[in-house]
Amino acid sequence: MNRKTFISRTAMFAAFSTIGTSAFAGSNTKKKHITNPNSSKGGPLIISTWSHGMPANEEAMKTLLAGGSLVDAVEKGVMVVESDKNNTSVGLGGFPDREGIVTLDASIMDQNGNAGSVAFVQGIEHPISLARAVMEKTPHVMIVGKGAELFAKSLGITQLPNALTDQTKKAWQDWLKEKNYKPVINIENHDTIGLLAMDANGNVSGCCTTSGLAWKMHGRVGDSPVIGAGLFVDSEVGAATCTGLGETVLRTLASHLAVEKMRDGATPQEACEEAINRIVKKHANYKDFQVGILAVNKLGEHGAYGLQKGFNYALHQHGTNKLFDADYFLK
Ligand code: SD4
Repeated sequence: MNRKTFISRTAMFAAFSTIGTSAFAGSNTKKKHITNPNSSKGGPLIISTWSHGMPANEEAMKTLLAGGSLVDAVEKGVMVVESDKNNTSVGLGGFPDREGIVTLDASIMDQNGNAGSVAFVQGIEHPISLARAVMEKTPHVMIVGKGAELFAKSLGITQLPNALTDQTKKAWQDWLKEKNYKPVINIENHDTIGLLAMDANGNVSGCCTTSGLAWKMHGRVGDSPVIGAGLFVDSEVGAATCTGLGETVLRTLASHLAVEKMRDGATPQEACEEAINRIVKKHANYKDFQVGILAVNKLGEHGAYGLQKGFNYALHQHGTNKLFDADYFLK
């Protein structure tokens, strides 16, 4: 891409991201005690974003029921999706950035409030395991780029060649013809996985892993590895995770917002709706992008809400694993 094209794309991106005040004043925020029709009490429970959450939930629940910890469960669950080369938005099979390079972001939080994350890492099959190692083996919360890759090496994790798959190579080459940067609503049908787990005692943990937005600028980091944005867990209250256009989630710290709403008495469904309402209120262009959010409280009740139609989630509770369509704002 020549410099002129690059600058024009960057300007387009800036215009796309303009913060504004929408006409929407947050009418849903006035509703009280809305519950999700699919929600019921009781653990253990695993909930995760999009249909790829189904196999992830299976693995997470299996791990938990076999005596694994909550952190083991969430990590093992999303590793299934990270290893799926056909998944174009998580792991090394993900769509690359504008330069044709896949860069990965991930975060994890345990039931004691510990957190770890990595961002902008290349060639790591399981960024979630690296995020867990940051949490458990370092005094830090977040390590990025080369430093994270060096840390992986020190742990004996092999850095793989960062080659595109046939599918993502073709998609990138097609994209290069137009170089039109605009996130596609519900490209997230195969999007970021955020996964939350609660045990039978009401302890919660969670994690989030992604290759981020397709065709992002090289070096761009989204919400997924930022604690409070793409993921927030407080075992005193519950947990939340987001998917969708990360910049809007970063501006509003939507997962943290949802957990704090639950702390103040909101149901998980209300907490999710409040978070989406905040994103709507702060973004004049809210009709142009998608965000989905999931939340659980200590009772095992859950909430799910999308900005647009099309956000779905997998819920494993009371012995069954099922996919549900989330309610959404833009009717
Ligand atoms: C990001 N939230 O990097 C992630 C990826 C995603 O739609 O969910 N994209 O912004």
